[in-house]
Amino acid sequence: MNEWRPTACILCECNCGIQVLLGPDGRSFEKIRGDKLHPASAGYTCNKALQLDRYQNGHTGRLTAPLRRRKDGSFEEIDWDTAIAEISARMLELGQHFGGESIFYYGGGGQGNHLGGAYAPATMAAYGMKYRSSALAQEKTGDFWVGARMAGHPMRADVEHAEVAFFIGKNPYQSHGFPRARTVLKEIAKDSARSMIVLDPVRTETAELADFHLQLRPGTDVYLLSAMAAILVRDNLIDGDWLAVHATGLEAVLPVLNAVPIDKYCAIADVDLDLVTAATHRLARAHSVAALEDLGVQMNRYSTVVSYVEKLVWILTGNVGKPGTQYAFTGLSNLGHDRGHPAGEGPRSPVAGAQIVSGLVPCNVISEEILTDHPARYRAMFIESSNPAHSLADSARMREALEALELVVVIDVAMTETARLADYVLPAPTQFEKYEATFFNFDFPRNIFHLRHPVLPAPEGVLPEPEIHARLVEAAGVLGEADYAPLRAALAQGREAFAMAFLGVLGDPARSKLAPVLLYRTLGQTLPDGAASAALLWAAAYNMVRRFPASVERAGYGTGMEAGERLFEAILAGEHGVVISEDDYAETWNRVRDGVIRLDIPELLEVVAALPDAPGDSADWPFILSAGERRAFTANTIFRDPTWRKRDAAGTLRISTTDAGRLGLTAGDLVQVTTRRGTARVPVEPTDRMRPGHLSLPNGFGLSVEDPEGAPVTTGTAPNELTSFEARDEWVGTPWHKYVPARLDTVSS
Ligand SMILES: Nc1nc2c(c(=O)[nH]1)N[C@H]1C(S)=C(S)[C@@H](COP(=O)(O)OP(=O)(O)OC[C@H]3O[C@@H](n4cnc5c(=O)[nH]c(N)nc54)[C@H](O)[C@@H]3O)O[C@H]1N2
Ligand SMILES: Nc1nc2c(c(=O)[nH]1)N[C@H]1C(S)=C(S)[C@@H](COP(=O)(O)OP(=O)(O)OC[C@H]3O[C@@H](n4cnc5c(=O)[nH]c(N)nc54)[C@H](O)[C@@H]3O)O[C@H]1N2
Ligand code: SF4
Ligand SMILES: [Mo]
Repeated sequence: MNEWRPTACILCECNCGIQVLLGPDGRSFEKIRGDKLHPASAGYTCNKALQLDRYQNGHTGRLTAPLRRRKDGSFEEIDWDTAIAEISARMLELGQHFGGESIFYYGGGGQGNHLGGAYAPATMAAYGMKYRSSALAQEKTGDFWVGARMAGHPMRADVEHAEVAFFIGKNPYQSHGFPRARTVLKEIAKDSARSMIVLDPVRTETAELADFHLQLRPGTDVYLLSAMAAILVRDNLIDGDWLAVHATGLEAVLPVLNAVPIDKYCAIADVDLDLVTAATHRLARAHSVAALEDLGVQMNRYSTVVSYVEKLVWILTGNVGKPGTQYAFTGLSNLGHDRGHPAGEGPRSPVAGAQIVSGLVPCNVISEEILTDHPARYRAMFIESSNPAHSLADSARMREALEALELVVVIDVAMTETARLADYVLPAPTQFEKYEATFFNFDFPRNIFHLRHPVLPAPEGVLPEPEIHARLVEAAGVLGEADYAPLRAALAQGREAFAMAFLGVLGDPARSKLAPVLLYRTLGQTLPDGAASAALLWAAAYNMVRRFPASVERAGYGTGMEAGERLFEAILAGEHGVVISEDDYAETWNRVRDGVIRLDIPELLEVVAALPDAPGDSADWPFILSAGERRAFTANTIFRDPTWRKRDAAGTLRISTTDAGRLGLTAGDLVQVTTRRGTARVPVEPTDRMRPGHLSLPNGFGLSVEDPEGAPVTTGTAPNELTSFEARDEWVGTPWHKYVPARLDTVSS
């Protein structure tokens, strides 16, 4: 029977609930609509979700059999047993010669799929792998680290209920980042009692709705935010009484902010002092401020310092743990958590010695960790659900690094830029052909989780990621029937007995790391409708009850073991998503380390105290290129079929009308953009939204797929052909993709 099937959009972290109506062939997505029963999105979607058929059924280079690379670079199909046996043998061999830590794990999920990657720690343990990374280590690790230092717990902003919404290098109208973003932005814009402040060199769709658009010079946020923090101090707008109870370290911060040359810093940022002052006063006057920083600053100069000063602004004004401010969230995973070691004291990567934050090696040092004769260099990479040959800085160097490795294994749904460089490519079902979920659960006061059920069956020849991990772990010889039997026996007596037996597993450090596969092969086999992949969520639910007992109880699940079981069963049955915890805002203080925020991060405060005058424009590089802007028709590299785009099919280079006029360029003219690392030809789009001297290219372009005749067709410019791995943050190594010095040449046609 044809019916609307609940699932979710996989294109950004919001994962809006959707419903899909399949066509008569049982495979095409005939209709897609927002799912009103989804507890966070409540029927909302943006324009992109409606194109998801192009992910599922488009011309994408879908993989349907394991592939092995031949010596000449072409691929041959092999069967799964051969693939698993050969990959396992080669990984064991590398382990014997160089140690398992020479095999690097990258990825584990994109915007819609984290469930499979959650089984990867078992594979890592089975082969002695130690180092890993993912896209988070090229955007969010600075924010995580600063958050850990200041509060010991990550926080998010309650934009929906804020009197003042404050966006720093973030364009939620296009990129979202909180539920029902466009609706919420329009509500704020309409309400005269609420305001929006935007720091962005571009007059984005969000900036257009703002009351205060601080259209700064690219890369100068650290100056502008320092000036804002200094205005708070100078004009006596900090919340002293609140800070006395909730924060320490004010005495270290005040002298630094008192010394900030406010006028000069506003001039460096090229924003009118009166406008900065008015925006700062508006923010200080508000009952609630919700602040969201994103790639515009996280992939830019001083990114970690900016994350710090940005937090000072909302903490100094008392905007934590109240409706419409920042809150510490619950969740089924540890995403966003870091130990918060002072710089230099935490774990480091083996070759470059880079700081590891949240367990992740900075993406920008990966090529350095490979292209060296250092004995501890990585010799192999295991890549899951990620396209680093395209998405990491300096694609040419990433390709060189991947080619230099002795073994590259890729798990993906499609033949990607990365898969083409692999020795083995393992095909997975799409996100609509299996149980799937993300751990992007940051909602508050009610947090939600959505285990999506398959919408259609997977084709022959593919295996879900948990099954791939289980087979690899078994091939390593570390788990087998003898390990499963006692757990299965316990399970036969009920979940309570199983829980006791499983506690025994957790008590053994070697076996506890293999727990995902133990769960998958035991509990997983007993779950209804082939939901084996959900097995790991059983342990996650128990863990959540342990970490957030009161929050889970308030959501109606009771206490203790019973709560763990009930929460898991609710997740398993809740095809539209379920509420997993319920809080009040003050609960944040139970999560913040010792209940107080530490304002003083000495290493970063030192930088703020000694900011140099911003570098002037260099004659060689008269432009600053932002490489990777979110637009109405970009979605990382999740869609490979270019026909999903209804506009901006070529991915234009945006340029100010002033610069375009000076250079005699009109819409669609081809230009050559050159950076220190590369060059590309791209059509321009003159617009008065851009500042003179600033250029912007969209993200996710430059993918190549084969046309029906088998010829490769590349659409648009791959941004990382133009970026450099060395342009990165001093503290956590995040790239400066939004600040790429560039030159333009006209192309005569
Ligand atoms: N449509 C769409 N939405 C997406 C995605 C997608 O591919 N397409 N990807 C998702 C992902 S993975 C992420 S991480 C988020 C990212 O979401 P965002 O960070 O919001 O997206 P960007 O467009 O990359 O960058 C945000 C803004 O930074 C501005 N910017 C550039 N330089 C500077 C600067 O010097 N200072 C300041 N203050 N701003 C600057 C840009 O003009 C841009 O408007 O989006 C998610 N949502
Ligand atoms: N220059 C520049 N570079 C950037 C950015 C930028 O702004 N500028 N943005 C960066 C950001 S914020 C991010 S998050 C990254 C994203 O870059 P990546 O982390 O590389 O991730 P995606 O582009 O989302 O690609 C996801 C991969 O998962 C595959 N996939 C889809 N579904 C499944 C599945 O069910 N199973 C498996 N195994 N695979 C699947 C897709 O085919 C694709 O290869 O790009 C970054 N790169
Ligand atoms: S891309 Fe749009 S529809 Fe999809 S999850 Fe994000 S906001 Fe929702
Ligand atoms: Mo991202």
